[in-house]
Amino acid sequence: MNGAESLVRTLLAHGIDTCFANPGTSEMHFVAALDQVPGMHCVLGLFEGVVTGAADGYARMAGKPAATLLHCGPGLANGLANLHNARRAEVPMVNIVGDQATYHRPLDAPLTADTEGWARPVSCWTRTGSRAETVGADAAAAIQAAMPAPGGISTLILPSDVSWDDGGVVAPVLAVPSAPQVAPSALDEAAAALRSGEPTVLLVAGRALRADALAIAHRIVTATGARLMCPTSNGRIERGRGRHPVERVPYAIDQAVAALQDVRHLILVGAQAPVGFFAYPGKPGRMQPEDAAVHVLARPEQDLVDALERLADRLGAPPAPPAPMLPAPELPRGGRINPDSVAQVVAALMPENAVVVDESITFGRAFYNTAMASPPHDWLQLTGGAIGAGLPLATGAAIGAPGRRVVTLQADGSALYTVQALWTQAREKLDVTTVILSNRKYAILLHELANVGANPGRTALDMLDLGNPSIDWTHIATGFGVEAAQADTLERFADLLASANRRPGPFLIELMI
Ligand SMILES: Cc1ncc(C[n+]2csc(CCOP(=O)(O)OP(=O)(O)O)c2C)c(N)n1
Ligand SMILES: [Mg+2]
Repeated sequence: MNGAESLVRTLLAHGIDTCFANPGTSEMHFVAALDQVPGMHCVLGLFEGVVTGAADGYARMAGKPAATLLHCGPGLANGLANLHNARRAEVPMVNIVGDQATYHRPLDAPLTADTEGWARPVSCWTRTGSRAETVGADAAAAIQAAMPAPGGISTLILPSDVSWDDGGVVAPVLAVPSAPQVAPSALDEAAAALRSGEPTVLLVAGRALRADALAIAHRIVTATGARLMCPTSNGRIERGRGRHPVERVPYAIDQAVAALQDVRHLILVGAQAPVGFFAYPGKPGRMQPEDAAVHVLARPEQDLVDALERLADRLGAPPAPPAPMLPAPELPRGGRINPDSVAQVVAALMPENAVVVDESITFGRAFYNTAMASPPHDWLQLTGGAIGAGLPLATGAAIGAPGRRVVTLQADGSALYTVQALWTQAREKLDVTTVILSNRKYAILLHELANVGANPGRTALDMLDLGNPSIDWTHIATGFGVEAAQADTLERFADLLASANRRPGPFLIELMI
């Protein structure tokens, strides 16, 4: 058995059976091993940002890592922005980066690069394999590092001789430690804050945004009068009609500061204390008042659900009241295209058990609240602010959650970073509805010019305009094999969305806004 085959067999033995790939010469033995060993679903991405973003979306839904296959330092570097987003989403992932043979590296061939150096800032574990005999064990160690809560990115660099040499050994499965419980002192401190009678926010993130955990969080806030919130951007929230809602800290800095202005205690459950996305002249960096007390109930790597449960019990909180049964959103009849009316259409036509990918940037601010009353669904967001995540995330989520419709609410400028993901959606016949919010500009940056107090001229405004020439989304989509249509009225949008959500395979709607 060569090293590559031992690596594939070790991945499979650990339950990693999906590999998002963009291979090159140094990965040819790994690619060949995929034929020798049945069981690995290989998904080709036509740019590494698609590969890494899809592995992120997959892990968010499947709850386990995918492998990626990337080519040398530059291939990894092409995938870095979505690895940054994946790191912020706290997902597990195992990157395999093929590289120069060990004895060829000193010759400094063109693709030779500091691959480890590029991997480290986004990885919780980085190693370069040195021998075929040990690469199976390297893979097992990589998986063991990626798996503990909340999840991390491991990067195993695979020199081509390590891959093709004989002597590979499949490594036994390594144990993964379960998330540690929080200390009683953390429960005492949080309980004291909640009993103080002073305005308190319980800020939950990560695993605490699943429906079971949110129900426990509601026990706590209902018993104590505290307010339940979550960060602005989250990897995955389980929500919808019949589930307990959670309010997000607003994105806009003035609104975020206003939302938290009376807070005396902020209790963190797997979350960081909220900060502005950027600094703005004369505005604070932290969103809660400077003199508010911050209490850490649980760090991200701890058992968040157990912490909430023990806190609720310690407070003697009764069972959570049932989630409010909001009336189903109604499909608007007619009307103009605006953020509220489009949100209403999306909410009214949300398929049962959908997965929503939200990279809607400016136009989508009403989506989250309006869809609270939609049938139960998951909400996946851009977590690291590096735009170009939406189409890859949707691609991976569809593979990680088969049988569920993915609805991507996608701003146009952001879509263009990783637009090749549409081809993978077509090739894999994924059930994804993409709504392109086509305003033909970088609208958010027009607001930001004003926010930072800049004084734009023609050149500055041209940098934010995508209208010259205008981008034809139905041609782009059909060129990649995804059927598409344009909507310039609300009725047409509703008709297209309803039929797209019912049909198998991908469909793209260009919504003219
Ligand atoms: C990787 C990366 N590059 C650039 C930016 C800066 N940036 C933030 S938003 C944005 C434009 C977003 O435009 P679009 O997706 O069309 O959304 P809209 O503002 O029109 O709603 C840019 C370029 C970023 N956040 N991440
Ligand atoms: Mg735009």
